[in-house]
Amino acid sequence: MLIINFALEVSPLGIAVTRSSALIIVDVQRDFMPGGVLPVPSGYTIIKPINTLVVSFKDKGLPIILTRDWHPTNHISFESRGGPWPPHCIKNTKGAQFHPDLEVPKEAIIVSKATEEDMEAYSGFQGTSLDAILREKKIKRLFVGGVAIEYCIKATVLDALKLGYEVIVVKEAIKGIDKGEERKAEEEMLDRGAIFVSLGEIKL
Ligand code: VGL
Ligand code: ZN
Repeated sequence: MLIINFALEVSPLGIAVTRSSALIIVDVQRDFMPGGVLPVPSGYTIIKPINTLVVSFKDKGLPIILTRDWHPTNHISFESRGGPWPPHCIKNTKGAQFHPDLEVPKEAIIVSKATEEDMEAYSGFQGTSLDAILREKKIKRLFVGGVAIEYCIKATVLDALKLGYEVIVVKEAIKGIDKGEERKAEEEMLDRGAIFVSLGEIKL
């Protein structure tokens, strides 16, 4: 079988934020940051680079999507129901709030996911109108940051690639829980066509 990889190359000049680009920031919520119930180690290091991206997209008038894990109290992913996680990101609680240092402009579009009791959804596209929102805005290229690399970032990126978006993952703007799992997830995203760039390579 001939396998053709359609991944974009990053030119030596960097990668452009085109007029059909959107920013997708995944689950930068209190419960996933140090002090929360499911903390990503040193998670706060991603907030400054993410804020740089948010301000730039805002200044350009480009869409900024913030996804959030938004569970009911008896969500299927919780240990009480045989799931892998302690209760976290329960809708309308402090733990589900965006981290207080995250820039949340009034123009930002908030996408809540995993809101159904009996359904887990790591991807921001699963059970949400994210694809419809992006299509309506004629978005082709997604810049992605947030947590956690091996769960919600991976699922969101793989879905976006399947749906035909160009996906640019910003290295300083993502963090994972486990180094080994993180590396595997990055390989998988790369193999499916995601592009990994550092903030400095983006022409903001
Ligand atoms: C996530 C574990 C459980 C994530 C969500 O946002 O990566 N991880 N729920
Ligand atoms: Zn969750």
